[in-house]
Amino acid sequence: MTSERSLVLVKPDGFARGLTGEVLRRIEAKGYRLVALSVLTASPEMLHRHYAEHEGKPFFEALVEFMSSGPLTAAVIEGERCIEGFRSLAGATDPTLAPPGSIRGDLGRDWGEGVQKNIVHGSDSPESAAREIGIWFPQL
Ligand code: RTP
Ligand code: MG
Repeated sequence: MTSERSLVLVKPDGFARGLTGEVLRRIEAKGYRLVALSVLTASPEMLHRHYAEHEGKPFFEALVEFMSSGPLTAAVIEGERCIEGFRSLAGATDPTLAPPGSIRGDLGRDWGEGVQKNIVHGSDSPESAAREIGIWFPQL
C-alpha cells in the first residue's frame, strides 16, 4: 500500500470553539503527517466547487453559508490509508450518533441545527482527495 493524502477541514464551528489543535493532535497521534496547513475564510465560490456533489440537495445553500461564515483550518495529511483512517477518526456525519472516541463523538453534538456543525471534513476517496486538495492547496 502506497502512502496517500487527504484534505481535512476544521469547519467554522470547530475553529470558533478552538478545536483546531485538538483535531491536529489526534491526526498526529494517529501517526499521519501534516503536509500543508492554512487558516482562511472560504468564499462561497470555493465551497460550491468543494461540495459540488451536494449541489441541489436541500441542505446545500445552508451548508455553503455555514462553511463561509468564518475562518476555518484546512490541512493536507499524508499516510498509508489516511483517507479512511481520518474518516474513522472523525466518526459518523451526525455528531449525536458518532461513536465516543471519535472527533465528532467526543466533541460534537446537535446544537438545534441538525447535523451541519460537525467540526471536521475529510475526503471520502482518493479521487475526492485529489480534487479537493486542488481546490484548497493549488500550489501542491
Ligand atoms: P464531510 O463531507 O463534511 O466530511 O462530511 P460527511 O462526508 O460525513 O457528510 P456528507 O454527506 O458529505 O455531507 C457534507 C456535510 O453537509 C452537512 N450536511 N447537512 N441533512 C443535512 O442537513 C446535512 N447533511 C449533511 C454536514 O456538515 C456534512 O458534513
Ligand atoms: Mg462528505
